[in-house]
Amino acid sequence: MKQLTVFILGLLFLPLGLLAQTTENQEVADIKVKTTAVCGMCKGRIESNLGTQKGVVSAKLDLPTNIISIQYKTTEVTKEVLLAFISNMGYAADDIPANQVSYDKLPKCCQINSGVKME
Ligand SMILES: [Cu+2]
Repeated sequence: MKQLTVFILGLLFLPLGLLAQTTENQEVADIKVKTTAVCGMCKGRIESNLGTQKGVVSAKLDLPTNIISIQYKTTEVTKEVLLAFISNMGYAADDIPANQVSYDKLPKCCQINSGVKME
């Protein structure tokens, strides 16, 4: 019976140990992505959607420069996935154009810059 108790306790603490280990091994990368947001609605949409993406630690869009600063865990997500994610929201991400279908679904006021190449 005592062995069983030890075994069960071990099972309970094992996940905690694994969790602590993965947190230690996680490298956080910081990237800046040029996008095509127009207004505060775009900013809210991009930031909150990115926040739902696995591995994203923080996402902040600077509207005047249209640059999204993203911190993400390199063990959970890649830059390529993040760029595709932004494109699938209807916004360009660096040299990846906005996904046309998503772009067409954006409110009209948010479509001014998206998909248009800016100098
Ligand atoms: Cu907008």
